[in-house]
Amino acid sequence: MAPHALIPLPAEVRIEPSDSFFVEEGTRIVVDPGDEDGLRIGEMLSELIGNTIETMPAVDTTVAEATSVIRLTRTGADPSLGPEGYLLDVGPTEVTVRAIEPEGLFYGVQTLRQLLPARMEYQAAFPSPLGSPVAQIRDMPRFGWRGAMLDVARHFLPAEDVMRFIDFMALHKLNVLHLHLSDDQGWRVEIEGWPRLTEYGGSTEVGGRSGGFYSAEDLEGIVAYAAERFIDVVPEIDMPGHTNAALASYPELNCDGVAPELYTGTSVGFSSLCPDLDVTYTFIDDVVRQIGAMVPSPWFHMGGDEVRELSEDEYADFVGRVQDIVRARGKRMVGWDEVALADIQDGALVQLWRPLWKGGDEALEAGAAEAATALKGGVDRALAAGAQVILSPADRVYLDLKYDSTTALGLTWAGTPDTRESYDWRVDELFADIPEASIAGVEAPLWSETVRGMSDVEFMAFPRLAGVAEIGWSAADSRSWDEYRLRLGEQAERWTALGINFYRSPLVPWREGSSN
Ligand code: TNX
Repeated sequence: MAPHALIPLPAEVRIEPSDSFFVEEGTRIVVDPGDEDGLRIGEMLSELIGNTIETMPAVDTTVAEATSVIRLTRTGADPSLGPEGYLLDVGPTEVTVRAIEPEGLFYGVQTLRQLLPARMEYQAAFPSPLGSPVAQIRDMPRFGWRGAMLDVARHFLPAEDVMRFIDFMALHKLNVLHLHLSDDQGWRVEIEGWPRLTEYGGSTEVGGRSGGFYSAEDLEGIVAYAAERFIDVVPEIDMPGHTNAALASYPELNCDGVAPELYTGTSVGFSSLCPDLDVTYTFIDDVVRQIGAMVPSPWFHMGGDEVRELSEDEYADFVGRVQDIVRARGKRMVGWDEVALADIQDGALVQLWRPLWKGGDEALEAGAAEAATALKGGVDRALAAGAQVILSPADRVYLDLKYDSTTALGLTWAGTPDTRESYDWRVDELFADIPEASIAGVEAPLWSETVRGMSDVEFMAFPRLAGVAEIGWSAADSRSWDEYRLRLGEQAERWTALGINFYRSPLVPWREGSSN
């Protein structure tokens, strides 16, 4: 058995298994006077604990007499742990989380949650004592961008499902939810002045079933829910390719003025906005401005992937113009790795996805060597200009790939990474030529050509997403697959309590548990 079941692994953990803290009926949660965020985080913790005891712990700024206290405080925090770092001290009668910023308090609470028994996650658990071993934890993340992506374009996911996914991200200290909001098969967010994008362009999805879209209120609801959990929602409108839904909705966006049919298949690369038309840029400006107003993130993801309909020069000019629009609207641009072929500016992010980095891989098609050389040259120029990269190597962290050849869902184009392959790699080995300071972090995309509905999403994301969370958070030298698989096996009970439809990878010794 693993000494603890914490994922991601904290920087420093001392556990004293012989001694415990118990949550009791009289346990109180105490926050600093005037700390609104601390109060909110304390209330979230109280609700969680409230599943398993009769009276939810009161959250207050003072405590008169309590035999058991959980304190969330900014005093005595260690600033060298950064805005997301925290100290967690679990004593026999008092737990203290110290952090300089609310993020750190939130992450300290997630760690405490993982130290407490999994049965607390049941919505209406039978009252039973909750104990955590006495422990001292000092923790901070390695990377500032720890992301997951949902493709709500190929198959739409209602806002409630996205929020459920956000809950699971928060448990694993992920902090960026990238939403892929448009593609050939669907446009999923309302834009004023362009109603057909959603009315028509959002009406279907892969397979031809009815699609769906988010109203501005829906999207704002998702963003607010994420923000309460310290998750930044990064919107993506993929362009110039992956735009059939928009092109089908508005004939005037097409070079020949003729709208194509709606598309419900799964090919890529056949559509493009028309780079020569002024209306293209008016349209993009409307979209960037309106989405920028709905979503407070500093980032706007412009896609940029898999464009086969434009020449290299047309493509580079297009990306340059979009980059200017994004900047003029006060946002910073993110793009899939192809955008590095254009002039990328200071402060932008290039998301590396093609499994080109090591080169010479059997999984790669002919022409990969040239593609790799062009990409590396582009990335070097982008980094020199002050951009950074996000690492999403498809053959490791694509959550839409099959676990093995027998997985019913999923694609295989970049391999079939099972739980070990998606965890057992190092940023400094796979991307040895990129300095750590140029790496914003890691992100695991879940494309949805074959993934329909939340149960499919959960099956493909878990357990792999937990491993990516650990790559993003934990120091590389502290990680090993042999040890991780034991901690991962310990998640079965908590994930079951949360109702997560996770894949029982045969590589992991799952401990299903029987308490409650
Ligand atoms: C490549 S990754 C794509 C997507 C597909 C995905 C399937 C990327 C930037 N583009 O359009 O959905 O592969 O794995």
